[in-house]
Amino acid sequence: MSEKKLSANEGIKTRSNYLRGTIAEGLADLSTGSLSEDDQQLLKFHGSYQQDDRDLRANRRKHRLEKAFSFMIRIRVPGGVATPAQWLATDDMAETYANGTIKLTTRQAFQLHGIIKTNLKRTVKAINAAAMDSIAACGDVNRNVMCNPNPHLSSVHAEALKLSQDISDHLTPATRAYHEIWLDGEKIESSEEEVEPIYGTTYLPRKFKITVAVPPSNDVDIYANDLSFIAIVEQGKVVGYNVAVGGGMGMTHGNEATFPRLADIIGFCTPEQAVDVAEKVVLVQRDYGDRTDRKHSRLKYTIEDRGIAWFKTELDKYLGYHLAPARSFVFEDNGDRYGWVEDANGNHHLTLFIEGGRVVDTPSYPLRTGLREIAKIHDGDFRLTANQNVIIANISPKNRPVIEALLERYGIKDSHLKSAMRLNSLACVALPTCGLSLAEAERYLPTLIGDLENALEESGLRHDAITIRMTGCPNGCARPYIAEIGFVGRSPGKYNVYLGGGFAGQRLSKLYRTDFPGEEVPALLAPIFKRYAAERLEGERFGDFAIRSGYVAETKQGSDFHANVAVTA
Ligand code: SRM
Ligand code: SF4
Repeated sequence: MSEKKLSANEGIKTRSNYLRGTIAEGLADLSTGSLSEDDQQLLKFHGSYQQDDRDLRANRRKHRLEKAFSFMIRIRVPGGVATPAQWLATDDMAETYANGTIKLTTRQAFQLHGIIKTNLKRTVKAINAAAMDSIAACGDVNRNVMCNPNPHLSSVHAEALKLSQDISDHLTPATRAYHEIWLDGEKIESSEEEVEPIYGTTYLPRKFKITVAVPPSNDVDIYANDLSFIAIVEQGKVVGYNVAVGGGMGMTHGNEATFPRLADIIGFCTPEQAVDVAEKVVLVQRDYGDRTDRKHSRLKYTIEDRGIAWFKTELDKYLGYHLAPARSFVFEDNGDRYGWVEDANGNHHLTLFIEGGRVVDTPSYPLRTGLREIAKIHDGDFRLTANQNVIIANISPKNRPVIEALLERYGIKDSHLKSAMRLNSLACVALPTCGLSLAEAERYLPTLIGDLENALEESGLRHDAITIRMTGCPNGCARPYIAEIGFVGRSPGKYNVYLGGGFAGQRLSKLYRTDFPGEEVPALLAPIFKRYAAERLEGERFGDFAIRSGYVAETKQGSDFHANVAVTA
């Protein structure tokens, strides 16, 4: 069999001297706002992407100007827990170095956009000063580890959170490059051998994503991740975790060899084994993942090509023991529970709806200011959710009235008094910062939902939760292929429309319309809403109804995602 050529990124990693490349030199070069192509790839491992403002592209081209380059930084928040001081620091960075907004991501992290090259190092220093980091927020390594953020389930949640943070620590790259480049850390003497014990010199073939879930909530969307741990709880204690592997969303339009895939549940491990299991799953993927084709290099393809039985056998070899049989559990949904909750210890928690995860001030809705004022007096913490929302968590009874007054003053109190569809919506960043977007998402979905709300209202469905997600391209950053209604950008104003995803994120959807104009979506969906309202079975979810009523065929696994697609525009 002829050896396939390694992808270009493998060479970049190998030559990079553990992710240093020439980033430091590039930052010092003031003749351009950008970095070299290779350094742009390496920069991702440090948590940053070079971007340009796509709204300004045409104009700058007309005036023969360099693109309006700037950088996005992703700040890791393992398990989504941030202190009020960290919230304030992020808010401050957003104002001082970025575009005045904070983006809460679909992986419980903070993102800042619009940082110019000369401010990049200052921003990383400010992140570090707030006891956070951005290393491994992006790149071919394990990313921000997610965890169910519901603090009212405190003892169980605390165990799950600790696991997510332990895994995050264990899988953080060991390279000193991050400290050297950004924090003026001491340079390693050339005689000193630097080692990257888990990743080696070429790191992983591709990004790697881990979650810890606490049933019945699947808010971290375990089926869309490379590896997940599902807490099995008995008598209020986590007795162990089911292990799920091989999920992922990204695909490419027109390339049927790429597809979203649901993770398979392969067994059960004890809490003591979980970090080891995480490491060994990573090692199997490090050693067997495809390093020749980056569109085929995620764990989902390793498993799809070689089979789940092969994967389990190989994992056993790395572990030196077998996983126990998976235990039973039930997921009810993958959304957030909004509003106030009081836990057994008398602490209060408030989940706010943050549309598109964008914390920004507008004249009519000073959300960022309001949250900043709350952070100044909050004595608990903030929990970022995988649905781009935030929980103001662990509020002491004495502080609740103060926080309520601030919520009232800044108009945030009723953030969650919206249609159930809006509360179950997700949109990726897309334009103007994302270099890969083909259509709008975050800036458009709120309007589209507004139009759909009229149809929902007419059918009496305003309070019926239906999951709806939009992305500007098929990479799937808002996990659209497991929503009951999904929109995936094809070109400006046009989307592929998917139906039939599972309400708990447990089933992939199926293509219903291709290249469909956004403005025609309400007319497309209104009759389906009407039939759903009239004909649904007791407790039947919209995605299930779409399949039972024949709008789309059922997709069982990624391998049949592209099969039986019936309708085109
Ligand atoms: Fe993503 C690339 C934004 C979650 C799959 N994602 C990107 C980039 C960095 C574009 C790029 O490569 O140039 C986007 C930056 C946009 C911007 O301007 O900020 C981007 N992804 C996001 C975020 C911010 C979306 C959001 O609105 O919240 C999420 C950040 C998560 C985080 O904090 O780490 C985000 N991305 C996801 C998810 C969801 C998840 O992880 O649960 C997925 C699908 C799950 C998966 O990985 O399979 C996802 N992003 C991708 C892919 C496709 C990967 C693939 O296997 O094909 C890309 C493109 C790539 O890697 O080549 C991508
Ligand atoms: Fe960008 Fe596509 Fe991800 Fe949206 S789904 S943020 S358009 S890469």
